[in-house]
Amino acid sequence: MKKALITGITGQDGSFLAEFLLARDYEVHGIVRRASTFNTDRLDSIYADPHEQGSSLHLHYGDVTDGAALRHVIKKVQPDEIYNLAAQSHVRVSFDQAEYTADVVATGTLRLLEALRDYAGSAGRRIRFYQAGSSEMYGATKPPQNETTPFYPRSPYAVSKVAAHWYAVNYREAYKLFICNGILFNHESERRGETFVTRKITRALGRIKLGLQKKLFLGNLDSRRDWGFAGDYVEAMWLMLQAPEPDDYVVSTGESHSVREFLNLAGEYCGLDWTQYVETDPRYFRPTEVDYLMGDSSKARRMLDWKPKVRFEDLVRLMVEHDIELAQQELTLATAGHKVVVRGMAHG
Ligand code: NAP
Ligand code: G4F
Repeated sequence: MKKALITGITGQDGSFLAEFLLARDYEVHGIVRRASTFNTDRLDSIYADPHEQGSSLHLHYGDVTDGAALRHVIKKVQPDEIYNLAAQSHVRVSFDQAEYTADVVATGTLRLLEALRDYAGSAGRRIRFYQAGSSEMYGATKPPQNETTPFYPRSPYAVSKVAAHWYAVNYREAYKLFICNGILFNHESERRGETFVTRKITRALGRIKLGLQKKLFLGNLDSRRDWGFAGDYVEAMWLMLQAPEPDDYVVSTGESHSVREFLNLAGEYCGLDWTQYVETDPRYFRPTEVDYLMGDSSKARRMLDWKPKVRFEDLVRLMVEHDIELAQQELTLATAGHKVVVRGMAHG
């Protein structure tokens, strides 16, 4: 039985990856931050109480800002594969929390690589390491972007991801470690955080349709993103670590759409004219924007035999349908006298 250790297991990708690996008979270990409330909602379908015998999912407290804790967990778990997904992953927020973002995203990766380096030396076998890189690293460079496209990061988040990318390349070359950088373009799902634009839109339109919300405040509607489905993208992460040699890969659909186009389609599936409800709020503009991302993932398709299965239209539909159902549940609660709080409007 192979063992995998995932940082960021409670996030969107971490939860899909954990399910994917459990279905392949891995023993899955995840690092979870201590919070004052439970932060494991996305793991509900695979979580088992630690008192129950036989569960293949194990959670450990830790934080990528705490190098000693990372070393302890790695020593205890003795993983075959490590997936570094932990991040302050919100681009707009990274302008407000630049130092913290760098500490988690850039130095956090360095801490984990240092822990890997020490552990790999003592383990006597090749541990495989995945680094969650981002298309944000391309920033201002023209599409289509592939593995040879120069980086031109446009936010503290993106600069930190570039640093993490090069730390990973350097540790691969300097210490002959098996490290892959996945350069993933935007990927979404019904588990996407509610302050990212796609989920913010589907969540709000679901509520507006059922009369639970009146307005949706957004920023720049003209930027274009290459949006895929998170479930497809975690397969690419795993495939990278099964390859004979470590390398870096772009993962994308090759299609790009504007935020406005996303709104058009989501509005159509909801039966709503979104222009009646959407207003611009400059607080959601970024000091420097990334205008146009569209990935060329031909290397991953050729070398890993990977391709995305869920198309843009199906992605929007699955998110809309999920969020109408969620709004329906909220309406039921509201009708029974419970307060429904719309949190999404003040952040991200
Ligand atoms: P996400 O939903 O925001 O999840 C981020 C995860 O990192 C959460 O589990 C979070 O824990 C954890 N985390 C944050 N700070 C941490 C810290 N200091 N120590 C340990 N864990 C910490 O992000 P995602 O969409 O799943 O993305 C996964 C990774 O891929 C991230 O590195 C992201 O930057 C990168 N990426 C994402 C996309 C995308 O489109 N989704 C594209 C390219 C790259 P809490 O649950 O406690 O907050
Ligand atoms: O959904 P977003 O916040 O995602 P963004 O900035 O592209 O970053 C995501 O994808 C990256 C991969 O390229 C990841 F690395 C990163 O961790 C994250 O997952 O914004 C998408 C676009 C932007 O151009 C933004 O300006 O939507 C625009 N937008 C317009 N109104 C908005 C809003 N974004 C957010 N979050 N909220 C708005 O109200």
